This record gives sequence, structure tokens and C-alpha cells, in this order.
Amino acid sequence: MAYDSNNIFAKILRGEIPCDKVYEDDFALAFRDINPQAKVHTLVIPKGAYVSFDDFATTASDAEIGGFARAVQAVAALEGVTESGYRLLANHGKHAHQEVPHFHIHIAGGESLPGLIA
Ligand code: DGP
Repeated sequence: MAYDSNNIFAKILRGEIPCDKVYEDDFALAFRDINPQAKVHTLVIPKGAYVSFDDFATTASDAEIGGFARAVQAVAALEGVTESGYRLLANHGKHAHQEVPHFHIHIAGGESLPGLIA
């Protein structure tokens, strides 16, 4: 699947649409999910144009993958869920109901979580 540079997260990255920003560095931007499924529900996206985890893991550089993983950890710490615990989730493709075709990881926590968030 080709990357669509008009997807909503690409627009957020370009500053064309506002977001509730939590963190930003050279590799990643993190902001709160518009439709939270838990007390803490934050999205972390890479700065590069990757459709999904599959695309990211296949084509991103080691530096981007490493930087992104560090950013996810930093965001969890900033959101105050490291001690209490959190869930990471990334949807890839149709069966996972991926809505936005720019790779993102959901960080969910802040309370005891039920089954997997959708
Ligand atoms: P997924 O199904 O994994 O592609 O989840 C996409 C998530 O993105 C979903 O939980 C809602 C969130 N989302 C969609 N549009 C926006 C937006 O414009 N702003 C923010 N902050 N979140 C959005």
C-alpha cells in the first residue's frame, strides 16, 4: 500500500491540524487520542512516512526504529504509567481495523485495562 500524504496524521505532523501534543523529538511525535479508550490513551507516530508497523519494520532505518522505540518509552514515562503499567498496541491493515494509514502505536493505561482495546 502506497503512503497517502493526505492522511490525518500526516496533516498533524505538518502542523495543518492541531493535536494535544505530549512529546516530540527527531524521530517521533506523540499526542493524545481524540477518542480515548482508557484514562491515558496516547498515540506515538514516527516522523517518517510509513503506512503501518509492517512498512516501518521493513523499510525504516535502524536509527529510526531505535529512536522511535526510545520515544515510546519516554512518552509512557511522561504520561506517568511506567510504574502502574501500560499496554502498547499497533493495528496493521484491514483485519485489525487500522483507521489511519500512518504507523502509530497506542499507549493505553492510567487504570486497570479490560481486554484488548480496539
Ligand atoms: P487505528 O485504528 O489504530 O488506526 O486508530 C486510529 C486512532 O486515531 C483512533 O483511536 C482515533 C485516533 N484519531 C483519529 N483521528 C484523529 C485526530 O484527528 N486526532 C487525534 N488526536 N486522534 C485521532
